[in-house]
Amino acid sequence: TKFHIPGFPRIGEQRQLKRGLEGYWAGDVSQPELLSIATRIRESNWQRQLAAGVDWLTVGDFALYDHVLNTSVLLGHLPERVKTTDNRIDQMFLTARGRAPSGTPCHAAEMTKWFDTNYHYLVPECRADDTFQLQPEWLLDEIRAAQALTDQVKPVILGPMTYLFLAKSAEGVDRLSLLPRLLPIYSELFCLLKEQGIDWVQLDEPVLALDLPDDWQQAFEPAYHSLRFGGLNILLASYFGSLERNQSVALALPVQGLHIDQVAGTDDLGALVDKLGPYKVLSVGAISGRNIWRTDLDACYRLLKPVAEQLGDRLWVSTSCSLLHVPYDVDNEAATDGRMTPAVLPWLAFAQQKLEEGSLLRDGLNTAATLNCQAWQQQADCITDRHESLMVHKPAVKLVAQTAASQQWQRSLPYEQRAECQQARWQLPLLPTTTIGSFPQTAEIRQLRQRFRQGDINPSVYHQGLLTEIEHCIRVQEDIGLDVLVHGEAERNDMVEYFGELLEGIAVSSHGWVQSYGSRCVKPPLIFGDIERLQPMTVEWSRYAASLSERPVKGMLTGPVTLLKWAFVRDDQPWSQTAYQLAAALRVEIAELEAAGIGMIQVDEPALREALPLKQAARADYLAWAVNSFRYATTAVAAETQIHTHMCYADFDDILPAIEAMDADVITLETARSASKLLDGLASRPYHNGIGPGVYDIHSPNVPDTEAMASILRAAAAVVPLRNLWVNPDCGLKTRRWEEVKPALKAMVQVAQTLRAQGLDTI
Ligand code: THG
Ligand code: ZN
Repeated sequence: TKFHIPGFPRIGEQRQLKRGLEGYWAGDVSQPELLSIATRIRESNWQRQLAAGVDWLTVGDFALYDHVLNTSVLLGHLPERVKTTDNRIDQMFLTARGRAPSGTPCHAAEMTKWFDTNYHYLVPECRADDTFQLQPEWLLDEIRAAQALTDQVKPVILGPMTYLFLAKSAEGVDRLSLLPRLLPIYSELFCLLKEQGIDWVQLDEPVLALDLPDDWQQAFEPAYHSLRFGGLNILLASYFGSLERNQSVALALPVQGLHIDQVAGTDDLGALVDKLGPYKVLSVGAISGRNIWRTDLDACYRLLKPVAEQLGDRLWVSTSCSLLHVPYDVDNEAATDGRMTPAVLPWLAFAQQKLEEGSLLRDGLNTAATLNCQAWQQQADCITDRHESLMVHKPAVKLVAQTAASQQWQRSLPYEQRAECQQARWQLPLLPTTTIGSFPQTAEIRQLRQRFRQGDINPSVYHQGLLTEIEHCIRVQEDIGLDVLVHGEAERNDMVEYFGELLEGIAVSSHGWVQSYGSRCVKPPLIFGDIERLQPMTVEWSRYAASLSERPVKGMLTGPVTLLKWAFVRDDQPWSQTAYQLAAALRVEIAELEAAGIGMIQVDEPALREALPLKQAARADYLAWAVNSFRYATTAVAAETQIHTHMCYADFDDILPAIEAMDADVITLETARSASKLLDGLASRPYHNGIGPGVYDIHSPNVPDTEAMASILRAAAAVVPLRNLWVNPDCGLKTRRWEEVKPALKAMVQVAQTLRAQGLDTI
């Protein structure tokens, strides 16, 4: 039995890549300096793997911005519009961000979520006349650098089917029609890799974990048969789910090995081994690449021992997927000034610990004596300790969640009657204007928080500083003339981490950064146990903000599904139980906000769509508990209390019925990048509650165009009753600057006022 990993984090243990990238974009770091930061991160990643005793060193998993974008570079398939510079790296940044130190600004390529993860990739763009041209230098350079350390180097490359499947095509182009031009490029690359002394290549085809359309499923076999591998061994890697319907496709391909995700997936290993044939390698991803709990090695051993006996060295153990999705090293949390709950530490495995686990598991499968060694025993003790901990198991909390799950939650009155009560209370004008909730997180706010964390200022100075920010935010909104205000969320580092800090049963880390896109990272909290709310979380900020203005101020919370999906979640109970526990905490928070006089409360669920299971068969069940847990959180309020929600990303078609079933009084949606798509969806499936399709894209620093905003509203008015239509940007304003936000919102309010004044029948 052997051990390898499909990929390693690349942001750097101290987020060196983030600093390097942002410095380079700002002109403070030269390109050679940036590249040397990248080199150091790769070498440190390799040293960790070698020290842990991997049987292959994984290479090609590093990316300056994104690994799908790297593949576009490798295949010579960047958009034409970025060719205003000869610098390959700036072409890449132009594609990703629309700006780079050299070259002409252009529009950035679309970014979207990598399968069901919180990582975003850059969507390749396909046109009918596209050509490809191998640009292998960067990959060959990395391989040569790794070969200086070991001759067991295994490059990882995104496979041709997944590359095309994840791409988008201009009108009417069948992406599969590009295969005949794409495949020879891969063959050419394989030939070079063989010349470079490579034996094994990991070819990632995670689309094998999806319900593939028939034409894509059928295209796999001929495509792979037309590839020329030049004597290379190919490990075909699928992850993020079971192979299921695609198993026979995967087994029929002319490759030498197959990697499967045995954490997200449940393929029958015995049956798979029987069909594997006499030569192929099976790589079993038994250690989670997505979650951070220590692996139950005894359970892995029981699962894999029979396979190891049959396959010997043809069994490889592995993490389920690339470790991109977990932080670097638990040891960074051990420092005494850290924020991590100490009792949780022994239960955790980040990337470094997963390397050690994989190595130990391999040794256990190879040598019986390993099972008696101290490391193996310690691992088993950690598993038992977590399993039995009273910090994890609180019967009263479990009971509340189970009871909540057994009922269908509803508001006491239907929407139309609630809307009348709410309008009588608020007297809002037609086309009321509002924002999504967050206002700029300025350098001053971040500095204030940092000084508080380091103990340089005391809690009351921090508190006072935040109140001052809130007051400023309210005054600016009044000045702009918005109808419904927010407090601006200065107190929140992140809409998920903030609640993770305040709820029992959730730990937060000091250094547990995970790349979200490019240089941007998140620090997911860790939901380790049954959840309790021992204190109000937002009431004081909202009450203060509301006291400052005559206008309504929305309370602002993150919904149960998003809290769960953007955290590391428990693996010892169904997600639905965790969601109902979170919802129970939110339900109490909402009741206290209402009692404090907050009459509009927004509960954001931007991750509702992202958490949708990849497999169709699992979706109905997910949507049922996702929607019901949201309703459990939000339905205890009076009819005249207005519940808002917000969702990001425009691909809502497959969840429109669920959005309707959430029964929020008002939903604001990200649309600006494809308003027409959302409005088409609403035309074919009318939405009856309040709705605010984003009228401008907050990702752009420019003042939005008045006519563009008006035209979105006119189009919306054709499919939504006018009295239900709200006017708002398409997402939170946290990442923007005040100088950008003020003129943008003024322009937006102006549009709403003009449309009201001109007589609404004119729109
Ligand atoms: N929070 C969490 N997950 C998310 C988002 C979020 N996933 C989807 C989407 N939003 C991702 N977008 C971003 C946008 C900005 C940042 C991260 C993800 C960001 N991060 C800071 C950085 O990397 O500099 C870190 C901020 C901090 O200091 O806490 O700006 O909003 N959970
Ligand atoms: Zn959003």
